[in-house]
Amino acid sequence: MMKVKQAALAAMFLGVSLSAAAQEKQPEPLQYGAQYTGMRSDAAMDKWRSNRFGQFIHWGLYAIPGGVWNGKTYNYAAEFLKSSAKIPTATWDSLMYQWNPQRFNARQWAKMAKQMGAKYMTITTKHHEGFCLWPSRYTSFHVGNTPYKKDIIRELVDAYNAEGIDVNFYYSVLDWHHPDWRYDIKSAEDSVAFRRYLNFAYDQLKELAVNYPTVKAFWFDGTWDNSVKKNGWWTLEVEKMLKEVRPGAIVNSRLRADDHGKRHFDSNGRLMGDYESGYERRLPNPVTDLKVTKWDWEACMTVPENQWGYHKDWSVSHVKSPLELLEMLVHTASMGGNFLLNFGPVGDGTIRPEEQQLAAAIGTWMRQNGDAVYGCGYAGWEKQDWGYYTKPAAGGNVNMIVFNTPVSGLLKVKAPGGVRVTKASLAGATLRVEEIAKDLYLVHLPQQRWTAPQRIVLETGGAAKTDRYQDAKT
Ligand code: FHN
Repeated sequence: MMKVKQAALAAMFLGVSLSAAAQEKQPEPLQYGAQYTGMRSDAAMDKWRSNRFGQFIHWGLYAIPGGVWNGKTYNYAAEFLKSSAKIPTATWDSLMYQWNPQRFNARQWAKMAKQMGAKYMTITTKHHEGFCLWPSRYTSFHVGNTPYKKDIIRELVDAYNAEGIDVNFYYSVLDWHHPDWRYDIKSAEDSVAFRRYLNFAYDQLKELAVNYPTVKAFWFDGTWDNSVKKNGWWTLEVEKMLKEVRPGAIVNSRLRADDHGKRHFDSNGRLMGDYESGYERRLPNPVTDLKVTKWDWEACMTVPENQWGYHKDWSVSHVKSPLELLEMLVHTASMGGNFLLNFGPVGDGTIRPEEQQLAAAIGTWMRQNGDAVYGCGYAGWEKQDWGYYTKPAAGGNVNMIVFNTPVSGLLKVKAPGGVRVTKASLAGATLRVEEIAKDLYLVHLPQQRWTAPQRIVLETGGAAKTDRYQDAKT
């Protein structure tokens, strides 16, 4: 009797789960959706992933006025001054005749980036204003037609590559200069004009890929308008073309829109492009957003609240300190992401002293502790209040990077089941590790206060079979 009941129950359960499976949403066939699922595992992507720390550079005509127009300071992002101060396009565009950064020294910039510990650099080849830092054959609005004349992109690529730093190209699809740019397609005329614009942008991107063969990745921006969302086919064409011209090229998720204008993730929830680039001036929560550890991603960050291009006045918002930014970098690496820290050079080609000091301070820490960041990712250990864990992707010891030292001097470590902490060391000195419950340890610190984040290396082994700890019966 018992057996009959069990069989009936099993049949009922099976029936329910089968019909649930039948109802489960089948992926919709998409023409312009994700091109693959899962993470890329080729050498180019492995390198991108292991870089972890990059320098973002926003440089364009907006660096000349630096947020000030006719004696008035506009506090909104400096690269948006044209729109904040309602400057007519012709007036703005004529700034190109003042573009003559006589103090620009690409080698100095590259050396500073190297000292900071950046492994890659992403430069605005063209921002929303439409001005090109390379002599493009598809427009006259470029650096070759300025008093400076020289190809800034070439100078930067050569100088950064000479320092062993990868160079990536930022490209804004949104273009305030080009007459055929449209925010939406509302008429046949819009459609024809925008098609011309898409051809222009496609040609420029191909030009960049062909002329600068060491470029590693393309960082798209300004793709959120309806005009682009209605042309998902173009975003896929561009991705394919870039990868054809430069095998191994990496493309961020901002480029892409699918058949329904869905961006970043397609209508089936699959990431488009090679990594997610939606984290701007924010980071995922290290406890609740662990889903991001399943795909590649990058966060980009400003030093003041929202300034990408050079702004003369940094007094109106909080300016992040090197320690805050270092914590963001480590936080990002601990969740398997890359951190892209922005710099906005001055119109004369120099880098403001605040940014130079910041780069030097970050570099000091990175020189000693960089191997807990480069090539490292999510360790899979439960986050604790003292800071972040990282683990080398190639395997090896788990790092604890301590930003908050408790007054007790005791750091709680909850090991994943089956893992036993056998040793903890700080700067080569062994720390006392005390097992206090099943999978739970205290690492004893030699002191409670530091002025820089401390890195502790944990050695582990298989769990010893023990009945020392019993779960409470309540
Ligand atoms: O509007 C731009 C902004 O100026 C800057 O380039 C950032 C960098 O991610 N992207 C845009 C806003 O998302």
